[in-house]
Amino acid sequence: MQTVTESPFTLLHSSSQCRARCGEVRTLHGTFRTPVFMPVGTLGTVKGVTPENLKELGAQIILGNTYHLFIRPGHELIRSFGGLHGFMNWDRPILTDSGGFQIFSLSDLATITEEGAAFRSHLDGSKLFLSPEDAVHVQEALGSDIMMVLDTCIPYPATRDEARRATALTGRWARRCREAQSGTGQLLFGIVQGGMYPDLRAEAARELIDIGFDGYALGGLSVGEPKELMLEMLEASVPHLPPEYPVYLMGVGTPEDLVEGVYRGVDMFDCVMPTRNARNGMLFTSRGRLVIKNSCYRDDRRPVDEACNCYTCRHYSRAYLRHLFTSREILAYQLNSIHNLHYYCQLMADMRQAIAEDRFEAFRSSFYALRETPQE
Ligand code: PRF
Ligand code: ZN
Repeated sequence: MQTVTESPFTLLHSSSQCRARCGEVRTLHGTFRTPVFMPVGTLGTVKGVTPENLKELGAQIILGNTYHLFIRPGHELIRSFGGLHGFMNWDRPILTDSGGFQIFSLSDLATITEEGAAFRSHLDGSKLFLSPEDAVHVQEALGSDIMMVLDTCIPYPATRDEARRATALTGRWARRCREAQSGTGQLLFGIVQGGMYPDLRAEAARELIDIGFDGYALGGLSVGEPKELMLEMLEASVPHLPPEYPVYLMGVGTPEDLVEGVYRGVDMFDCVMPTRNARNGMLFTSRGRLVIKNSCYRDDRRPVDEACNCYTCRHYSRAYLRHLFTSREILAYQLNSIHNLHYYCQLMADMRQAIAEDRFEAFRSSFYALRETPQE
């Protein structure tokens, strides 16, 4: 049985030379434009920045994690505060990941059965269980605009047989997630697994399309495989997805990955990289990466990136940011995070504009050319 859904996605522009495209996705908390980057707010906060900061730096939608919020502080508490939006004071769209991936990567002793995932909390070791139905009900309590189906993660490398079994289970769980929805108006995305096997990915896509989702995600990528293999898997997956629906590449990636993903037809991305690297003093610039603790910045009066107009770059020098970072001042984390998130959001805005003007190929070339010019 197929669920007939009207796509929340409107396609606005497509590149005449590649799969890059520009569009918008309608949700309960408004519309966002794609391609989009979603800052990661695992615990109901994008680490180091306020919702006000996020709006100023141009974030249109953020990501939250079912796994973490289910364990602490609990979805019923969050429901009682008006969902995640009310609890954290963010009124724009939120996408929540289902917990599938985090159960494998963070919890102890995860055991998967047909029924669901049994695991132990990474906080106190207590025994927990999440079925596909639970994953949807928890995300309904969180009130996210986009919910993700519960999936099983396929490690890299995996044998064809392991990948086939995990992908089939993900398909059955996806159907159960679709059937568990209570008509809240929240969107639900399916997740294409399949490991590094193109035919399994094509088959997974067909199954999900048959169930019918509001969008389709590519899971199980950027899990340790070589970069070329990830790009190959993108090329083996995206053409099997219906072009009328949004495509989301989960947990990816570097600025280069975003450009290559958009080139291959991806509309949505999320990654901890801009915020995590900011807290480690690694800053993204149009000319490449900058390690702020390096002594060469000791008396450097320039902003992090001359081409950036974020709050941090408009007001502070590299020398001051280096001082804050080497002194382990809290403000270092905030200012670095604002800059890196702005860099990611601006990169997406630049890509949207390039696609709208049908010059994405030229944009991609100059993106790489700028990185090759040495920084003085
Ligand atoms: N599944 C889910 N979340 C994810 C992934 C996945 O495969 C990945 C893999 N890059 C990141 N986040 N549910
Ligand atoms: Zn900046």
